[in-house]
Amino acid sequence: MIKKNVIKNIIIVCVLMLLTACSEEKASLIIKIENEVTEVETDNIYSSTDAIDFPAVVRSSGQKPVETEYKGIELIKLLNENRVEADKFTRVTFNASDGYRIILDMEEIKEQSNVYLCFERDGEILKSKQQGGNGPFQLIIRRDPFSQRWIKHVNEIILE
Ligand SMILES: Nc1nc2c(c(=O)[nH]1)N[C@H]1C(S)=C(S)[C@@H](COP(=O)(O)O)O[C@H]1N2
Ligand SMILES: [Mo]
Repeated sequence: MIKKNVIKNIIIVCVLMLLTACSEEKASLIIKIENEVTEVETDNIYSSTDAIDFPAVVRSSGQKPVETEYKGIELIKLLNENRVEADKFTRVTFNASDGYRIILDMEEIKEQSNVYLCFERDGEILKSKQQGGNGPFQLIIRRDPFSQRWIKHVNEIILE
């Protein structure tokens, strides 16, 4: 009888460990305006009708440039979708989970077909830093060919 219980407990512990290992941290993105924080629904990003595919050349350190296709939403459209009045702000700060930070002028964000929040590359959802990817979200500035400002792992957008 005791033995049966021990085996049962071991099985329960194993199942729990397996579940923890499999569960990934959910992709998250927030928009901050003064003290107001808006959580952007990841599913809304993935299923947005504003999302488009575009070609980009990826220059990763120590590697040859690679031609790829990214999928993302133009940032100004993402702001619109989340009822942010872009015209009220002049400066946008992008924070990444690894501490990287980029600040852009709203003027640059308003330039047509330039700044995109991306979530897919070559048909695959961007993986998180933990999983060895550039995602879950990566800001791509198409007119920045050297890609220093292609901020990986973006998780916070601050409008000022
Ligand atoms: N979050 C984050 N984004 C980042 C960086 C970084 O360190 N962290 N490095 C930048 C730089 S300097 C370059 S050249 C590109 C490509 O970086 P990689 O070569 O590490 O892929 O990402 C940019 N975006
Ligand atoms: Mo770089």
